[in-house]
Amino acid sequence: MEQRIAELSSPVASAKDGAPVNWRDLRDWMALIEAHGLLQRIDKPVDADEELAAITFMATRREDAPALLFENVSGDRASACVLANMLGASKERYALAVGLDPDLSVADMIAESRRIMNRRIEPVRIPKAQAPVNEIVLRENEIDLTAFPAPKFWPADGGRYIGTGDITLTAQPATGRINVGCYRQMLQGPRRVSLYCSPGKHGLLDREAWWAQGKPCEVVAAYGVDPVLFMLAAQVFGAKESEFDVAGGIMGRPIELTEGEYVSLPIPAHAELVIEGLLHPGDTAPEGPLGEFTGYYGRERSPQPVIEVKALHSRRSPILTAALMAKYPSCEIGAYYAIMRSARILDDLERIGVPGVIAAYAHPAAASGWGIVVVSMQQQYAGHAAQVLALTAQCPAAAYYTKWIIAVDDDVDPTDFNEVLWALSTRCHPAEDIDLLRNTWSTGLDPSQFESERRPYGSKVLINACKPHRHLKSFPASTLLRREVYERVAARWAELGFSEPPPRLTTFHRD
Ligand SMILES: Cc1cc2nc3c(=O)[nH]c(=O)nc-3n(C[C@H](O)[C@H](O)[C@H](O)COP(=O)(O)O)c2cc1C
Ligand SMILES: [Mn+2]
Repeated sequence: MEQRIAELSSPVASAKDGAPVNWRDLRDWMALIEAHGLLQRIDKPVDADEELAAITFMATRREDAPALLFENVSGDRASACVLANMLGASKERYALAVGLDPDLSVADMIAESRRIMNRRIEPVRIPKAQAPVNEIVLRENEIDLTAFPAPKFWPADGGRYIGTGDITLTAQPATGRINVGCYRQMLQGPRRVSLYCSPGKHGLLDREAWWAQGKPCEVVAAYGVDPVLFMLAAQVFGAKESEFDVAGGIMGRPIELTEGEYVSLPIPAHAELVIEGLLHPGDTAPEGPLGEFTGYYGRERSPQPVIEVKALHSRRSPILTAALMAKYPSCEIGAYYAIMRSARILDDLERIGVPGVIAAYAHPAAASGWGIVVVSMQQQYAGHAAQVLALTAQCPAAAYYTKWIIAVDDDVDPTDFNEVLWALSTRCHPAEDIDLLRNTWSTGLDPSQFESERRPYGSKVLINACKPHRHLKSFPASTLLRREVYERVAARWAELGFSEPPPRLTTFHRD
C-alpha cells in the first residue's frame, strides 16, 4: 500500500518555492481564523433539522460573515460540533488556508493561486497509532452514524446529509490512482450512507470499474476535514491525477495518510471523522433531493448506491464540516472556488498560447463561479477579442456550465463588477458585439433549460465589451486623473480627514 501511493503520483513540479502553511489540521486552522476574528462560536442549542441551516443562511446574507461553529446541536449523541460557512464568501479564510496574505486583492490571490496550484507533493504514510483520527476506532455493529448531528438543510431536502463538506476516496482498479472527490452523502441508517456522484465524476468512474470486475467498490469518506482537502476535492483534475498531490503542493508539505481497518484505501490521518465501507452493485436506496448551489432543488429523488459502513475513525468530540448550498453569498462554494477556477482558466489560456490575456474572474455570485467568466485583455490585432472570447468559452476550466463570457480591455479589472458593468454599458454595442454558442457542455442542475428532459445541453453568450478594435484610435478618451494631481492629493489624504488609505489608481490622463 505504501508503495502504491509512492508509485502512483508522477511528480509534476516540486514545491521548493513555498514555505508550508502554518497549520496542521482543521482545529489548528480554526484557531488561526479565530485569531483573525473570522470564527463565531454558537453555544446555544440549535436544531440540526433546518434551524442550523437557517442560521447559516441568515448570517451569510453578508459577504463578511464569519465561519460558524455550532457547539450544541440537537440530537447529538457523539459530542460533536458542526462547522458551517467554513470558507464561504471569505477570501481571507481562503488565504489563511493556503498560506497567502489575507489582505491581498482577489486579483492578486488569483495570480498567487496559479503558482501554488501547480506544485505537486506526494502524500506520506504515518503509523496508525500516530494518527489523530484514530483516537476512536469502531467496527461493524459498534457504529451508529445516526448519533452524529447531520443537518437537514432545506425544507424539501430528502433527508439528513452527513456528507456535504466532505471528501470521498476511491481507487481506480487498473492503476491504483486514488481520487479525492466531494460528493453528497445522505444518512440511510446507522451503518448505511447513500453516495451521489453525477455522470463523468471520477468517483463514479472508479465505482463502475470495480463493479465491471464483479467486485464491490471500496470507499473512504471524511465528514470533518481541513479546508485544503475540502477545496481540492471539489476541483476537477485529470482522471489519472490524485488530488492528494495537489493538496500537498498547496500546503507545501505532504498530506499524511494512515492505514485503514478494513479497506486497502488510506485514511486521512488528521481528519475529524472518517468512515470505511463498500459499495455493492445493486444496493441502492432513494436519495435526495438536496437544495443546491444554484439556489434551487436539483435532481428528483432517485435510487443511489449505498455505502455499507465497515469501520469508523474519529477524533474525540469531532467537528463535522457542513456545506450549505444556496445563493451567493450563502453558498459554501464561494470565494475560494471563484479564485481557483479563475486561476485554472488563466492556466488554460496560457497553455493554448493566445497572447494579450491579462486577468480573468468567475464571480462567485454567478452560481458559485459557474455562470460568468470575465476576461481582460490587451487588444493587439483585428479579431483578437473574438478569439479570446471563443477560447475562454471552451477551454477545459471554463467550458462547463458558463453562460456569459465577457471580454474587457486591460484598463478594466474583471474582479470589480462596477467596472465590468461600466465596460458593458459603454463599450459594447449589442447588435454587433454578441455571439451565441449552442448545445454546449452544461449540467442537469441548470434550471433554465425547461422541461428538464432538454437538459443538460447549455448555451453561451460571447460578449465583446472591449473598445471596438476598428475605432480604437478614435474611441473617446476615458476621464482619468492627471498623475501629478493624483499623487499630490494622495500625499494629503490623511490631512484632508480621510482615515482609510487613498484608492490605488493605475491609469492616468495623457495629453
Ligand atoms: C459542497 C459540494 C458538494 C458537492 N456535491 C456533489 C455531489 O453530490 N455529486 C457530484 O457528483 N459532485 C458534487 N460536487 C462537485 C464535485 O465535488 C466536483 O465536481 C469534483 O470535481 C469531483 O471530483 P472528481 O473531479 O475527482 O470527480 C460537490 C462539490 C461541493 C463543493
Ligand atoms: Mn479527480
